[in-house]
Amino acid sequence: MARVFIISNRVATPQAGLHAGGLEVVLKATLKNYPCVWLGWSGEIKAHPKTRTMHQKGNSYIVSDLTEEDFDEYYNGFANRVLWPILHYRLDLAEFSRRDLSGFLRVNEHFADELAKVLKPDDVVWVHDYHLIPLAKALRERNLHNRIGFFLHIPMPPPEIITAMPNHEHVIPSLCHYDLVGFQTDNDAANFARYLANELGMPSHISRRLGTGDRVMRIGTFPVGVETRGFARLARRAIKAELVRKVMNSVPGALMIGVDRLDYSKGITLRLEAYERFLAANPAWHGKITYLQITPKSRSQIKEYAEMADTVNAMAGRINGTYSDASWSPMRYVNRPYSRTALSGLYRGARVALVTPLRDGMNLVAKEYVAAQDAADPGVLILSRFAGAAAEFKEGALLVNPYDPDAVAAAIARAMAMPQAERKSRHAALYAALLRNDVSEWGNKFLSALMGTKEFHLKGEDVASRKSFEMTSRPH
Ligand code: GDG
Repeated sequence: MARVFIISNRVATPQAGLHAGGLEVVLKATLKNYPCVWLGWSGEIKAHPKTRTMHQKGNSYIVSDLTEEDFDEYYNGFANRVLWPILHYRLDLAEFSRRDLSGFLRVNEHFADELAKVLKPDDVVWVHDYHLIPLAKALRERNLHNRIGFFLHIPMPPPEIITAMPNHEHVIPSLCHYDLVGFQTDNDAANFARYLANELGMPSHISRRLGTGDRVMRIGTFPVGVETRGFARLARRAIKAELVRKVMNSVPGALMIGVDRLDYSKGITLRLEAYERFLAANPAWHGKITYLQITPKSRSQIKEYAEMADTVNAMAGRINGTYSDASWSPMRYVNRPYSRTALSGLYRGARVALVTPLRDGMNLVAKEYVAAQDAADPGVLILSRFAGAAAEFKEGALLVNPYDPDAVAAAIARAMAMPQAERKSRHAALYAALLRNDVSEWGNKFLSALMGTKEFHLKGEDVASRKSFEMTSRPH
């Protein structure tokens, strides 16, 4: 039986797990339906790195340590100081160094070596995210002709931005070594196709099949979703959980929620500015709204992230200093993570969600908030037009330009005053969009497209379906 190799920077091993809501959640159905081998970084930095294998529930996990140098150059360096800002349209924040690029390529070569030791010819490889863009090229150079797909979780900007990245020609074109390259939205896919047209002279229309020599690479759009019904169930139960009840009981009036990793792409500082303007313009709401911003720290070793943590702290302090009275504070800013259950209950209790990234591949918080609502009395989603989720949520969300704090402030006022009938009809449209694209089908859709077949070999299927799998698989 063909195995699915999932390759990502971090691996949700059975022992450690990952921060809930990350890749582990979107890959849950894939891990259940297919025999999988998940390979990536162990999360540990060692002077003498080792690779370990674990097994659980029919799946295997292979994790490799990194050296300090690898971590600095590959992860903190090229991935998070060059690719992350540039793919989020932030050329101003990119810090390129040749040393980081060579470390980035070296770690990709290392993962390719580890894979080459265990890969069998009919295994399918599914690579995730920007850290591993060059992996297929490294595998092809090792003479591996497996089906290899890539999914980019973050945005793909227009070629005018990508080409400003030094040495982009050594990184981005290596995506052509995949059989299938998947994006969150049509806009991302179109940007990539335009890069290929401008830089490599490939056909400019998005035929979704672009030939490179004897290999056909296909481009597709596979928007990530949430487990809609499961998350709704979790939220229904969680609203009664002690922590959630405590929060709800301690809030005078309505709760407004924001949940984001502490990252400049999430637009948190401009969002706080918008809230400040809302408070200045709407004294009638003082004492009747509490904004809870949950922001677990991330990537604190990178300068911009540490600076941003200070700025957000100062802004939250200023807002509370200006507007609080003895019985009310307009906002609560917390840096610690909460359990997925607690989050789902808080979403359900919140009258408004503020999701205003400056740029975001998809944004699952927006989707989780919608899934968690009580359909009989739902809250309102204020969503940045620059989140991938906006493509599916045009109808139903209050779409805003996150760079315009006055417009976001006006949207908060509108959401707070919105009559129940309008909230219900907007929520119905949003929930229907979620159901149309549930994450339980996401892995299936990608893998079927990668195999070029409608059906793909599921765990426990019989020999007949295996035969059809072999026959429909394309010769290399
Ligand atoms: C990348 C792309 C794309 C957050 N705080 C806590 C917590 N979370 C969970 C949320 C959500 C997840 O983390 C964040 O997902 P996002 O989609 O919002 O953002 P990124 O982390 O930047 O993810 C993004 C995604 O990949 C998937 O393709 O949508 O565009 O940037 O699930 O709930 N979870 C828990 N406690 C917290 O405090 N348990």
